[in-house]
Amino acid sequence: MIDLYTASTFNGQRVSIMLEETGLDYSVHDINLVKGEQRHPDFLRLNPSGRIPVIVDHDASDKPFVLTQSVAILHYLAEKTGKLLPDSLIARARVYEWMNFHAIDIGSVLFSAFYLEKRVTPPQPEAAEILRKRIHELYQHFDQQLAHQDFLAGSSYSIADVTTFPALFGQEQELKDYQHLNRWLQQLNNRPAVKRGMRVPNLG
Ligand SMILES: N[C@@H](CCC(=O)N[C@@H](CS)C(=O)NCC(=O)O)C(=O)O
Repeated sequence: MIDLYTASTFNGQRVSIMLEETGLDYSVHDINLVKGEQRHPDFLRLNPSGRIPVIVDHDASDKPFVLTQSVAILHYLAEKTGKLLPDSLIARARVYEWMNFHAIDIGSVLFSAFYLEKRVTPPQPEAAEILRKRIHELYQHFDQQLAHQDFLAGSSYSIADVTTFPALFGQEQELKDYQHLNRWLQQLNNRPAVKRGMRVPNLG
């Protein structure tokens, strides 16, 4: 059994989608980030950096095995189950390429733009606009990739898709000009496991 400590953010939803896709038995612990539950001593014992998501795998060889960082968790769950990761070295490398592309290049810029627009005083709209332009260049690149293949890393659904989906889903307005990216978003959103994973931790 796996304990998942999470919240309704794209880093958390990546992991809940992956857990749903693998069919592993897991139980959810909703960490209220607004109330600061991520800084409670019990949570800091699991992740001293005070961030979700965290998993605790009670069935690992080194048990209980605590793991943080959403992308590392996706790798771990894919290797543990043999799901959403291709067999060949070359195909796997392609998955890592697109996974990191989103998690590092797009994810960090999205985060910075959000902070500049919504979290700093006074807001820095000009700096945020520069980042937004960069984000759109990267979306364009994803759109071109999806013009000639079903999924980000090729013909098979993989952890590269799971990494990327939660951050882009729900941004139809922002993404309306990216035809192939939109097709891919709808395709993933039709997967029952993705729908269930996106509702964690608010299943009600
Ligand atoms: N690179 C980390 C990022 C984790 C992260 O930033 N989590 C945020 C929510 S999306 C968090 O827990 N923030 C709480 C805080 O900053 O106090 C991952 O992919 O897991």
